[in-house]
Amino acid sequence: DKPRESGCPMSPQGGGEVKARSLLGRTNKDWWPDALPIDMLHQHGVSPDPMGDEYDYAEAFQALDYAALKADLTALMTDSKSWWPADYGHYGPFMIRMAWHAAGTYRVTDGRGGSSSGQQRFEPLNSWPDNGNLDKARRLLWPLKQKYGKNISWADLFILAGNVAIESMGGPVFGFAGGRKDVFASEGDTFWGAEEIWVNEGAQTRLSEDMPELEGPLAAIQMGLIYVNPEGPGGDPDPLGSARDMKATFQRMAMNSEETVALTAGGHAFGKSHGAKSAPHFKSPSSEAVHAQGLGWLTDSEEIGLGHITTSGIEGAWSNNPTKWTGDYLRLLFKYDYELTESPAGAKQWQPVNPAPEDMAPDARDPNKRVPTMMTTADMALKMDPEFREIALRFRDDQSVLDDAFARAWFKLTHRDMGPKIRYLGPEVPEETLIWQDPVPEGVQPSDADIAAFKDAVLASGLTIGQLVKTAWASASSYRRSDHRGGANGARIALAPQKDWPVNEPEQLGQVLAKLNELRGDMSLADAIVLAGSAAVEKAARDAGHDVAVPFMGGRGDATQEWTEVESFAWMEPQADGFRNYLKTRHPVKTEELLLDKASLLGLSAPEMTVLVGGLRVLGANFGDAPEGVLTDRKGQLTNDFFVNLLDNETFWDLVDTSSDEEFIGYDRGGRHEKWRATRTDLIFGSNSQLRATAEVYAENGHEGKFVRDFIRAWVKVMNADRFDIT
Ligand code: HEB
Repeated sequence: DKPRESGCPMSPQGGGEVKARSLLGRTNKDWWPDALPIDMLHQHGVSPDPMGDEYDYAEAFQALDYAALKADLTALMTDSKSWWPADYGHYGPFMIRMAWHAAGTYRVTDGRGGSSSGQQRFEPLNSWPDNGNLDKARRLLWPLKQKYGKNISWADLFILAGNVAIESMGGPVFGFAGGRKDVFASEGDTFWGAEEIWVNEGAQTRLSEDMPELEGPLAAIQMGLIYVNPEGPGGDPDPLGSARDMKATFQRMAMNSEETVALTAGGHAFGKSHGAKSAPHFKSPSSEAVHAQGLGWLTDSEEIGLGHITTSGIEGAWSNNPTKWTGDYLRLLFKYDYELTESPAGAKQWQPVNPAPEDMAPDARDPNKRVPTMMTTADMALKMDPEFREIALRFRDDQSVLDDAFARAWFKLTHRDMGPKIRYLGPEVPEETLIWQDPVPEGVQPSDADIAAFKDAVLASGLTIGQLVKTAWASASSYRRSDHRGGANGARIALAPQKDWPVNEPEQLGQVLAKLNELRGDMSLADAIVLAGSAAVEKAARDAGHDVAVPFMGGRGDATQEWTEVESFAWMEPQADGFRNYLKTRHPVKTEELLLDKASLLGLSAPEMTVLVGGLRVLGANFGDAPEGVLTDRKGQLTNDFFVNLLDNETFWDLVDTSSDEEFIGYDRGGRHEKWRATRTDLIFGSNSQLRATAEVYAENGHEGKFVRDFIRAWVKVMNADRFDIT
């Protein structure tokens, strides 16, 4: 089915030719080459976080006077400031747009984006054209951020401000959870696209007839957009094309059509678009002069006072009641015919034909003046696309159905990247468990006697070291720190879709799991998988002469198929796993970049990645037990042979054949006697200077024990990556 095909984080563009590109595409350095290179201060493990290690955000949030903050936020909504007056005297709509754009960068493909670390404060997001003027929304919040300080993160404040805005205009809210810890620098691990110009400069659209699928992990239609172009595909006012774009982009955020309609119809119940005049000379915050103090898109104050603001370029409100939660948006959409017009800024938009005076909107600055409402091409999609239309009419005809659908979809939108419910904080966490939270029942820590007995039984079961290690790795390494999904807890490796992923070698996996089920007694399968892998690592170390223990923390639970959202897990299928030397298909990025990406999602450092790859190879964890990278003649023992043999000057490497640069043979320097096989993912540890420096450490005499200890530490880190209950 569709998501599985495109679930690949770096998938080739559907149908079209595969264009080579780098892992991160266009980065901040490319966009703003003159930016102050603050990174230079954060070498050698120095952190840019001024809060330091002692700061525990969860603890600080628990001490927040939550009710007082909410009361202050409510008051802020109608406390209009002359430097950026509130439209209709209410900042609510503006705050909702800010929260939506903070959360709306999330994509289910790689779990990156989203609101969970406050990235809207930093490049590139703070300067994306689609985030125009949201710098002012964040500044309006600053006095409250300052007042509540360490007790509320920016990331939480963005979302809470959105919730309070909805509530203060009478809208339905499902709940709020805190727990989003701020970071203090731009996250450098997210591919936002490779285009070299922004949407407003004519960046190519990423969907068309020849390109039926969005590239790789991306969830927006053009560079610099959160989702779709409001004027229609590439600016073409085509509502059906816009519907196609909306479906594709919202699906990347794990939203179905019903949620998409609820969010759009609900969101555009509020506020207005800003397109008072054309604004070709705007500079984003990152390009502005130092005295602009981090604000961009500057308009002079007189114009601001008159309400002559340009943001998207589209002008007008959707509803006749733009600061109240009503059904007017859908009522007007279906009551009137809409005709194509242009805003004063020259944007294409739709306006109702012959609106009744009571269906006109108030002027943003003068409540006694009435102005026409409007719809964007994306709004028109809700009326013109047959599937959207059916849903929208259902919502129009029963407000309570829209209330519930909007509240739930908004909660999902704003909390989806927080991971399991156990990470939620605060007095407004909803009781109800939702399937997209990937719920796992609580487990119990097995007794020491049960642990010991199980380990003995597993090692005597006839299952190989490789099988046990591979199964534990397959289970735990499904974790990604981007949205805290996956991991060993829940044992979803035994459920669809994970049990059927080719990378997991379904047939063999089935046999291993059957055996573990037979031996585990009362222990959860999730614990049994990890414990079996750890027992195998211990044995492999022992056989190599190292008597070491692999720390085990039990207490995992087993999830059920019923509480597993198969479609949203399908996106998580690894298209490559360098740790298992697995590559499903060639990608537009180099295979070693896919290893780096996986390591990044696991939260590993370069030394951790290095020691894990070297260890997993000699333990026999390769996909299909392939020989590549198994640079040892004592497979199954935890030795540093991978590094020793990789760095051996007496070996030279060559392509297996010139048709591909993925596979290599290691020859004796003397003749052409084949010694080893390897992939790019193996050879990168000898080729890249930085990885080579780390590989050297593990190949050095006297570091055999260090190698084993470091491997075990990194192994345990991966096994416990999702244990929010113990960390
Ligand atoms: Fe929205 C606004 C588009 C979705 C909410 N938006 C807006 C605008 C535009 C848009 C263009 C204007 C801006 C300016 O200022 O100028 N959207 C759009 C699109 C989409 C959307 C295309 C996809 C389909 N929204 C949405 C959602 C939400 C929203 C989902 C939520 C939920 N918005 C919003 C608001 C606003 C807007 C609230 C208003 C703001 C103010 O008022 O300021």
